[in-house]
Amino acid sequence: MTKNIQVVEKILSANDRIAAENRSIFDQAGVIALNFMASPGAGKTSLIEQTVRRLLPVMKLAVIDGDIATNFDADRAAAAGALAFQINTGGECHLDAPMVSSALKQMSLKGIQLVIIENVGNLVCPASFQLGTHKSVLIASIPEGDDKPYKYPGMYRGVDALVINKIDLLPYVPFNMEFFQKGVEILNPGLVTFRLSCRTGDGMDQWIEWIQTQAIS
Ligand SMILES: Nc1nc2c(ncn2[C@@H]2O[C@H](COP(=O)(O)OP(=O)(O)O)[C@@H](O)[C@H]2O)c(=O)[nH]1
Ligand SMILES: [Mg+2]
Repeated sequence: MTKNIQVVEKILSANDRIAAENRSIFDQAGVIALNFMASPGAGKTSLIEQTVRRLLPVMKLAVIDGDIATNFDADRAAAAGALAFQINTGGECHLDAPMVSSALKQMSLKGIQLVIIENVGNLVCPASFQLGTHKSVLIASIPEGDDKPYKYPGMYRGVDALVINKIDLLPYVPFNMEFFQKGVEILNPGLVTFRLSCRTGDGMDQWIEWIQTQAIS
């Protein structure tokens, strides 16, 4: 048991060292990097598409897409106008700092102001692995249910911003917003939160304003 814990600690500290190197690459390039985490299907790629399309006239974005298999998400980010890079994790349930490091070695950040990293869809493992990003954003969505902050506290505790996506589905799906927000507030008091719909565009302006402020700060 003790041995197991030591191994996990060693892996995480090696990861953190490379995450610090990634951070300094972002800083030297004058780039702000965000780590998007969510369960599968919450709308990470949809939010990336909408964000890239809306910010395209004012800034150039790069997207690093982590997926167990396929290039689908990187292709969607590229079609929206981002410089897109795909990492296939080969079965791993999260991105780690070495994976991001190898992507950074193969892409140029010249002219890029904002990098969005789409993590593998999972509410557990991605929370444990620093990537070197400046901020992490959790995308929750209405059909997932209002109990998720209570069931996945580690994820909700560690993030810098929360997007509640698919608010267009509120009339059709049971979701107690008060119960959900109460769970979030216990874990992460005062968390910056956006309620929006990637489908209808409702609430998107406030999100774009926030993300733009991150990129120029
Ligand atoms: N109704 C509704 N569907 C959405 C919204 N955002 C994304 N979706 C749908 O949810 C599904 C998963 O979206 P995707 O962006 O691929 O999620 P990801 O797996 O987290 O990257 C797709 O069918 C999207 O069209 C939204 O705001 N409202
Ligand atoms: Mg996706």
